[in-house]
Amino acid sequence: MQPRCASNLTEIELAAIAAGINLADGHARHELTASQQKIVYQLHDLFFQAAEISPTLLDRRAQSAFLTAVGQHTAMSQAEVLSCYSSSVAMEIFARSLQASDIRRVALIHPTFDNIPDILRGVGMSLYPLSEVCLMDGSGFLPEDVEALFITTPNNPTGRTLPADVLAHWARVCAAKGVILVLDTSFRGFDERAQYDHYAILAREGCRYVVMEDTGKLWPTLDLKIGFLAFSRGEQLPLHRIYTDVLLGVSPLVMLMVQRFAEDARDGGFGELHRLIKSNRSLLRNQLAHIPSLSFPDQASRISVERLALPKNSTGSTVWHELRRRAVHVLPCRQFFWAEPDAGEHFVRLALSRPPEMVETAATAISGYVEETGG
Ligand code: EGV
Repeated sequence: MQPRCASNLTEIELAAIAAGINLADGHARHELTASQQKIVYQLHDLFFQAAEISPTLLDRRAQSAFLTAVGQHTAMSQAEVLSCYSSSVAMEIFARSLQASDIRRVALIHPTFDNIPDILRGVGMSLYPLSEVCLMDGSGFLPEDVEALFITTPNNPTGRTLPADVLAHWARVCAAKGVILVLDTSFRGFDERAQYDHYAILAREGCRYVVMEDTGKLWPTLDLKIGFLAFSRGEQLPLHRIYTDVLLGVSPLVMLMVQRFAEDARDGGFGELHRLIKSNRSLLRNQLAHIPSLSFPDQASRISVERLALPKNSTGSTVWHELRRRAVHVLPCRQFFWAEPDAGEHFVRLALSRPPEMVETAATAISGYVEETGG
């Protein structure tokens, strides 16, 4: 009997937080850099500063610092930006605004992290899967009558990224058909190839757009983070109205902290982050290189998670279950393949935003298990 997990990916991630070696969730759990530590030591002062400065000003400064640090230089002039507690809160606000506008048909990248289809289905959307490969190379076709096209770029868990010319292509298609182009760019801080100015392209092509930006995966700030909901000026979706149904604003202290982390990222912090992820990725790949039945399908990925393709005789659900018995937590990939779960059984996902020793321990457990089972 094959174990098969019925829960969503976040429930699996939650179980991993409780104990053991946690390579399950994509949140940042590595060490603070020296300059990040300095910011954390200043939190006490930042609290009092945040109380003095106008929240509107803090909001604008944090948005501007973050968006320019990830290359989105025209975002502040082209788009409206609303700050949320997390990108999933931004996602929920966006989904509810589709629903309020009587939009029901959404084309969505496949595979992708399961809370995206779950939130969209939760507000009554009908979803049409579009394969990541066809979206990223621009060869796909939008199903008739689709009202929104949703792309995660870089995609989770594969790290595949939409090139600038293909973004322009989809923006033109959407503009011609009156379709809203929606991007989740939560992982873009890891990959400079995803840091060309998306807003300049979206504005030039003249499509309606909504973008979810996120600081949540980048810095080990104990989940103090911001999700930015950005959209074309004058957008008809009732995003402001639904935003205020949910919140008044986020904490000025978090805004100020995000501004400082974003400035640090711009001034070399991203370089350090990229080196850590690159080195953990090499460590993991090297530790498992001697097992021919294991492979890493996402060779070009630079994001903070890595997919591992499993031997033919095993499944992601089994490997997840067996590693968990050895106190090592990974993510089975079944639920990423939201329209075709069995296709996800070839893989597990490992988080790289961890101390290197943790990645090494997990790699040892994986190779031990695979060799034991003759994979
Ligand atoms: C990842 C956790 C939510 C999500 C983790 C994630 N789930 N928000 N329901 O933040 O890749 O592990 O995206």
